[in-house]
Amino acid sequence: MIKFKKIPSSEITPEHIYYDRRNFIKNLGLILGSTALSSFTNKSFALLNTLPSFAQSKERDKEKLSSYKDITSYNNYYEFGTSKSDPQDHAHLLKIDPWSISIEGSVAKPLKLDIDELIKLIPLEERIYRLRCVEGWSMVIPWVGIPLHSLLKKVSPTGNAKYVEFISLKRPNEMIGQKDDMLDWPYTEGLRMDEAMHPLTILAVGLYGKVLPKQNGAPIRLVVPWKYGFKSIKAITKIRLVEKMPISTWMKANPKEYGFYANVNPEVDHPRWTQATERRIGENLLSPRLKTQMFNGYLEEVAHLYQGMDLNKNF
Ligand SMILES: Nc1nc2c(c(=O)[nH]1)N[C@H]1C(S)=C(S)[C@@H](COP(=O)(O)O)O[C@H]1N2
Ligand SMILES: [Mo]
Repeated sequence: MIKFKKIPSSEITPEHIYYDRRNFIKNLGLILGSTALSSFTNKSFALLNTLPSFAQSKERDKEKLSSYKDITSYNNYYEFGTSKSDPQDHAHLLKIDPWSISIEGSVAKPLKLDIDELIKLIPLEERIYRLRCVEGWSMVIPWVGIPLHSLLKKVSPTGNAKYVEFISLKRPNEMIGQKDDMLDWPYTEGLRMDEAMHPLTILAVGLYGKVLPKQNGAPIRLVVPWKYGFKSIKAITKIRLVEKMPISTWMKANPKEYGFYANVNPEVDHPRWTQATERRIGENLLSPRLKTQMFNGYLEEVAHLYQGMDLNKNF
């Protein structure tokens, strides 16, 4: 089963070495994950077999990776509090073993799996994606995960499956931010079926070649790189295929500010601030803000999903 030890800093691969190792491995056509930590890491990462993966050949993918430290200490995870350091400070309280994820609803073959079963079922891949938070900051993160479409195909969606709803955990004794009802717990999110089936959409179980830290959504979280970070729901327990558009937590909390689509779009501002630029976490505070790109730089891959839609209305 999954053992989550605290990672001693001596075991964390420095970013430049990680990069070199990755390229080395890529060139040899081998698999990633030799300096692993836990049985889960060893087991799962022996299955990581497709480097370089889907989106990794373009200019945008040569961006510098954010540091492991920034990725794991500057987080949004309101179940543990609203400040950026709360998840790092409090997520250790969450028990993630055992953990199962069920896929149900409008499907012919519902599934309930633990994480080990899931990664035996579908080979892991690495994906380096930009994460753009709606608040105006961004990072570049090397995820390890599975394409969501591979999992959805296993359950045979029926004709009524038009949307996918994701449901996180509600356990206020461990998720101490849930003692506050600032959001309607559990955190939920949703995608249209074609967005969920898009090859860029993944379920992540690791980052930097290691098992996912709790503050980043262990044991399993969604990553949809062309959408604002809040769509990337953490600690998923249930995936439900449904006919009607699900109302996500943030839509419910503030429908004027957070829509269903939440596509990164520099031309549609948040009602209270611009979305035209972003601050890359880890860069010097004096360095200029970066220009935010349409669909977070994934325009070529996803523009067809929104053809003919008014993105000012469908924000
Ligand atoms: N369950 C849950 N998932 C969540 C959130 C949250 O508060 N709860 N915050 C979201 C937001 S706003 C962002 S920007 C990303 C941040 O992911 P990271 O901390 O791994 O960078 O997680 C998203 N997923
Ligand atoms: Mo966010």
